[in-house]
Amino acid sequence: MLKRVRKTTRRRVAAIAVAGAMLAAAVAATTGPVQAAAPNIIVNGGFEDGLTSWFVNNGNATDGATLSPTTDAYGGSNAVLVTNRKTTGSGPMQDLSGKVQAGKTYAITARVKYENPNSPATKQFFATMHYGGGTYTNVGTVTVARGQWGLIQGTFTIPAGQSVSTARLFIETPWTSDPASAPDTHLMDFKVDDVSVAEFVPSTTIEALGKNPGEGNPLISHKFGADGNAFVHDGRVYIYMTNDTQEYKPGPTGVSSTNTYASINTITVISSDDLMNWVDHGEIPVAGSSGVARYASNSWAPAMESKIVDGKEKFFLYFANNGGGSGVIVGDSPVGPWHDERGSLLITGSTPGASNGKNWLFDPGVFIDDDGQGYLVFGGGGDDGTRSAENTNHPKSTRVIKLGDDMISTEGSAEVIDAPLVFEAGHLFKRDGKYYYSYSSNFGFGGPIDPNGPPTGAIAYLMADSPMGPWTPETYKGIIFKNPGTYFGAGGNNHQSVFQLDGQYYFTYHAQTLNSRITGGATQGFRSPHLAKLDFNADGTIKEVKGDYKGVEQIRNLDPYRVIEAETIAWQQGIATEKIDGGSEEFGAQAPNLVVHDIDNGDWTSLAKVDFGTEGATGVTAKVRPLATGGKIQVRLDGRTSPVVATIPVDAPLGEWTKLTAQLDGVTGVHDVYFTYVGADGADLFEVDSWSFEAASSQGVDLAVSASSRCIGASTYVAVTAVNNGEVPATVELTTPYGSKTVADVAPGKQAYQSFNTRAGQIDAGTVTVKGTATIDGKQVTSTYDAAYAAANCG
Ligand SMILES: [Ca+2]
Ligand SMILES: [Ca+2]
Ligand SMILES: [Ca+2]
Repeated sequence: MLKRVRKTTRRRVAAIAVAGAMLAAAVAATTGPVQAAAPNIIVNGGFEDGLTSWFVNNGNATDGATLSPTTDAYGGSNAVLVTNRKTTGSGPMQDLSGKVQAGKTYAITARVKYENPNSPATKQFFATMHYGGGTYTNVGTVTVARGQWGLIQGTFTIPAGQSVSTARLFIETPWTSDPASAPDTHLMDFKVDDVSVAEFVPSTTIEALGKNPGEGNPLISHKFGADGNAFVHDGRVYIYMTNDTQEYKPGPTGVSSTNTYASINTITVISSDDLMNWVDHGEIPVAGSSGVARYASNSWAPAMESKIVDGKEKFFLYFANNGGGSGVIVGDSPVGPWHDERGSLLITGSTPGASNGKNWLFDPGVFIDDDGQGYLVFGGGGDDGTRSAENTNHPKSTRVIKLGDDMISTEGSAEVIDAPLVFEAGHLFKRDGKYYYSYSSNFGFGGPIDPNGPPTGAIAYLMADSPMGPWTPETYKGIIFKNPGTYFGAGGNNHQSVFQLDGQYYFTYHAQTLNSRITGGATQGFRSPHLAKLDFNADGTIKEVKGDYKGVEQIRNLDPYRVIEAETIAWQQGIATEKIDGGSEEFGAQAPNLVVHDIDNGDWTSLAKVDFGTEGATGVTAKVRPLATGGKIQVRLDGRTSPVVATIPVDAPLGEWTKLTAQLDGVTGVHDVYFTYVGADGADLFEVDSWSFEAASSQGVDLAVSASSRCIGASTYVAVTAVNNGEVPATVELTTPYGSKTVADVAPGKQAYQSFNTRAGQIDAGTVTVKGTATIDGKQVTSTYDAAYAAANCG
């Protein structure tokens, strides 16, 4: 339902000029903080109000110090300086009684600096809670170099049952019984700034900017996705990925424990037809008790192919059940629904030829030849413990096997692939009659690494004349991609696939780039999908691919005049996605539908290269579910701080899905479109399901409006004519300063007319307004026109 009346206008030409002037003015709007963090409990944590709310720790009678303001601040203009310290606990304190609760978890941060040249080169500081009596708990710490601001960080849970009636927080140095014996070491002056204590609510929402506007890699930045396998269907590439986000358990700074892959039992799917705007199709529940294949416990490293079986196209999604085997589920489309047609793993230790007792039976790679015959490559590992050169360079741990016509069974025996230094990630594809087996090389089993083979942790490949090879060491052709660490700092494993779209070959790989951007450098094994062009030499060998953030060019513009799922994103910051019940308006009733959620003030999403055409767009519609009052969606062009060209007030009833529309004047041509979200700080504002734009050319009630003033006797009249040039009947409302008239059901080609008696002999020039309302394509549409009339004197 349309809650806001859409307004079109024939004043579009003038409006274009206005929009242009706004762009030229380049008003620098600012985006607010993206953090969804709870409010800071500390009052005057930045000491910008001097010493307000701070005092010296007085927990023991011997404690004592002097607090004074200093302009040597970490943030803002002021900080606090602590001098004349009597004990190690003598530092700035704030009363938190009534503000913190037992059983809750809090995150603490504070900046601290000491400068005494006679003090040690580094010094540890603590943030400490004093709950009362003798109960002191260190809740955050840092070891900082002399003369530099350090960051005290920590999370702490106040024990259930702990009295917090006298809870206080203070900053101190480590306790020692006789600090006065070495005052430069234990009682040095120090400065504190930017103290924050906020309730810590665990969230996997990624707050960092993970994909820079204009860049293509990583493909998505609101979640992770590893081992990407590309599958092209109907001009759209789908990428199936190991859902690393299941292992992501970030603390308050986004740093998670290390990805062990152990809990991963879903597969993440994204798709695009332009290689820059990626639709999040959510996660396929593959393994585990709520998965499609309940017999499996994990779903890593997927691979996808489709085939017509018994007259029906089916979609076969292969997955690794950790290292022990591989399975397959069957879909009705690239995004499901999904079925278990086999009831057991496809590749196990009892698959003929599959196991040598040492190798892993994972990383399935599927390929269907031109004759319809399917093949599966799989396997990896293969450490026999000998640390030998032979075992390191030729573990013979991967295999290729024919698939049955049903694609969920195997035929015959698996054949060994003897790929130099092979470790995992086998992938089979064909180009110009040649077959390519690509794989990830090993990091070493302890034997010397053969310099004639690939380097460690790289994507290498073999070429042969048949899918079954034979894949001997002689078919080794070199590497496609060095280890991601070569390009992105963070290395680790890799996994690749090759696909063709619009005649160009592309290469998928993964890298820990989003992980690195979240933490400021460190990685914990969370991988993100990347794309690169793949080019070949005349002899069919592959030109080495270089990793980068730029990625690939967007191959077509985005058509805005249709439903666009809001989970279609080029770049974003601060949002997450969530699957909701019901199908997708864009991809069909059987396809999953997601919404953009966790929208806070300052969060934003965007669409790259939206082509509004020469006629332009007259409106933008968002399907939204308001969760707080007062939220707004701002629409901007070509940058998230560019001028706002439309604002959609999200003012519908809370909790209900509603379509809201705002007028958009004069947006023509190709633009990146940014949706910036505005509302109260700290509030979960709303969710967005989809966007659509209304084209000027195809929508609106098409009226030709004219007005004139004339004399009848000594009276002045204003006559208004509105011709319905549209293809459906319209209700036309004529409004003048001298009265209004509504004419219902004005047929196409007919007109509404009224001459209004002004009851005056003389009138000034003025304007009439004509509103046309019609039902177009099942939607009620209203268009408004102005027409001017001249002054008249009939007296
Ligand atoms: Ca400050
Ligand atoms: Ca958010
Ligand atoms: Ca949606």
